[in-house]
Amino acid sequence: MKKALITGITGQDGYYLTKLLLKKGYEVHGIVRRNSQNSIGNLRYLSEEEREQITLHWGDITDNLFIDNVMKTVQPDEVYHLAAQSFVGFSFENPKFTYDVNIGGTLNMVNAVKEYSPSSRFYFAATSELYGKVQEVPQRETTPFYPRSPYGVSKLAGFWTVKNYRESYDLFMSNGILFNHESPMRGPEFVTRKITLAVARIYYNLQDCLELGNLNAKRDWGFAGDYVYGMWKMLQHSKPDDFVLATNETHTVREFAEEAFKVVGIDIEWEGEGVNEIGRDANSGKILVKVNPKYFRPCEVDLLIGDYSKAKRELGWEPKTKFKDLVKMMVEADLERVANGLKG
Ligand code: NAP
Ligand code: G4F
Repeated sequence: MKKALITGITGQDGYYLTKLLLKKGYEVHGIVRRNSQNSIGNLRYLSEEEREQITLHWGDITDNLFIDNVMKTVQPDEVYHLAAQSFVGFSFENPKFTYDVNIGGTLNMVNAVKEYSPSSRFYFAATSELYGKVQEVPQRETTPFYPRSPYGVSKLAGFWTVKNYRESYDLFMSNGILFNHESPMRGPEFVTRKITLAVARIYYNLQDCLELGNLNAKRDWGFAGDYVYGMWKMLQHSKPDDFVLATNETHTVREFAEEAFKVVGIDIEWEGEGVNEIGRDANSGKILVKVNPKYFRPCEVDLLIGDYSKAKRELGWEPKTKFKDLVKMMVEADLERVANGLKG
């Protein structure tokens, strides 16, 4: 039985990856930070049977003694390093914390592999945020990087740390340059989930209006369930390497919101510009979307669209879920959650 160690197991990707690896018969170990509620994040949505099969190790990736110990004890065949301060907006307010977790934590992970489990195959969650102010459209593995946030800079350091350990010590370490991927397990602070949750709450008259920042930002949004399969494929490959996973489609935040309201039968009509732009229910005229500058970022990534042809060619990976189906899946999940909440 293969053993996998997942950092960030309580997050969105941790949830889908755990399900995938259990289905494939892996022994799954996960690192979880202690909190006062003993909360296990998205793992609460696993079945009891699935939860019972996971071994949790309680600690923080910034603690190298703890990480060394876990690596020595578990001796995993595969390590999926997903843990990070992953919210770009928050990284502008807390750059030091973001660097400590994303750079320091990643260094602790690769070093523990080198010292205590050098035959482990290692996956690092790099990101399309490395491309930031894009130097080429679409973005591929060879596109020059230009990060635009403390988060992007921290992940760039992680990317090069992984590549440097791979080349210096002959370790199997791969970078997944993943474009935005979403799901009903997405944190509610990210724009897609913020929108789908608001649509559900507006539908049930629990909220009047949705406030957003930059409606013009374009993202290449895929489904997290498809992307964790790509992570796994990277570690089954004949050699360690860096791969883009994306859909090769891009949509504005405005389009995502429009599509989400459509799922509950509401057509949005836009009027005005910039901070004065609003979205009205085309039927009732009610204002449902407003712009609030507090959600603008000091530096924005305007356009992301990825070219995943290398992953397709070398790993046989392709995204399966289309944009409209992703939006529908997320709105329907939030409608159900909100309705269940109303029932008590
Ligand atoms: P997420 O939902 O925010 O999950 C992040 C995970 O990291 C959580 O389990 C969190 O634990 C854990 N974590 C944070 N700081 C930690 C620390 N100091 N010690 C131990 N655990 C810590 O992120 P995601 O969307 O699943 O993304 C997974 C990874 O892929 C992240 O590294 C992210 O930066 C990267 N990425 C994501 C996307 C995307 O679109 N989703 C795209 C490219 C790259 P708590 O539950 O305790 O907070
Ligand atoms: O949903 P977001 O916060 O995701 P962002 O910044 O693209 O980062 C996500 O994807 C990265 C991959 O490219 C990951 F590495 C990272 O960990 C994370 O998962 O924002 C998307 C866009 C931005 O342009 C933002 O300015 O939506 C815009 N936006 C507009 N209004 C908003 C809002 N973002 C948020 N979070 N909240 C708003 O109200």
